[in-house]
Amino acid sequence: MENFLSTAVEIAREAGALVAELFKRPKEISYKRPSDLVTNADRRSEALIIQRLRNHFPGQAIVAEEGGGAQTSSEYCWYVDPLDGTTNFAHGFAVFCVTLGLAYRGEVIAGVVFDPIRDELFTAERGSGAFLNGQRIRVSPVNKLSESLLATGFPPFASNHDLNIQFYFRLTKLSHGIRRAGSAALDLCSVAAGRFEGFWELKLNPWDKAAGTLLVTEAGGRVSGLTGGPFQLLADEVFASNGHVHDEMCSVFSEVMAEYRGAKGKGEG
Ligand code: 2AM
Ligand code: CA
Repeated sequence: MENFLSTAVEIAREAGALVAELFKRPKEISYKRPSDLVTNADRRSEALIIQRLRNHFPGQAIVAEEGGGAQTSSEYCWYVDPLDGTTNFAHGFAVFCVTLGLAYRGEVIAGVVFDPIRDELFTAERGSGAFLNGQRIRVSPVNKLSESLLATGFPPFASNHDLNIQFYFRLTKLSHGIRRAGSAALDLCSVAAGRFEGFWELKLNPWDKAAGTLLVTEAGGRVSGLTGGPFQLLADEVFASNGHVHDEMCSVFSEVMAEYRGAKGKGEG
């Protein structure tokens, strides 16, 4: 695996320290679109990460949220979110992270998610397990939806909020509840660490989920589409769980979707 992971860890720690420092200062917020925020921390963190990646791995492709990356002919591609949880960051709500995932021929082979506020460093390499601050982590053994704590997210401008609210409504009543903390990468790490039994989101970019989904599978969990089809890094939706409650949750998603579409078809939606 060369030194991909150790270099990614070094870079994520450096970028994490930068965003944690900027978190203490007045925020410089601008808008990509209404409700879609970006801060100077996103931009400065991304510039730092891209510079470091280019130094260490010249020629490898970089896809980064704020647009600073570049495609190349390389079979290696870094997916970079320099600040996942930007809305939280901008409001002073301390739930955000830096995340880098490395794909080889489209498959994620290494990932790091760093939460600088809690000093939690999540790492994984394909086939070698998932780790939190160097300690092996595993998904939770809970096997009933009724005993599960779940998480989801509602990114700005998704056209499917109404459907996700139906999932939220149904699953809230069937579980111990649903958290909506605002950082998809950290939510995925919470599944990997056994804190949440399941997490889903309908509209995510590859940089939000590259590292976190590898963490989940390396921790023994399962990642798929909402109704159990294969996980696709470049698709919008993701559903990750400890594996034990996966089928039960897929059934709920399928049922709710059928009812929602039926209601819309009758003009009630
Ligand atoms: P961000 O903080 O890096 O923007 C919240 O549910 C999750 O959705 C966060 O991980 C957030 O990442 C992501 N998100 C925010 N805006 C988005 C957008 N326009 N499209 C897709 N995902 C988005
Ligand atoms: Ca981001």
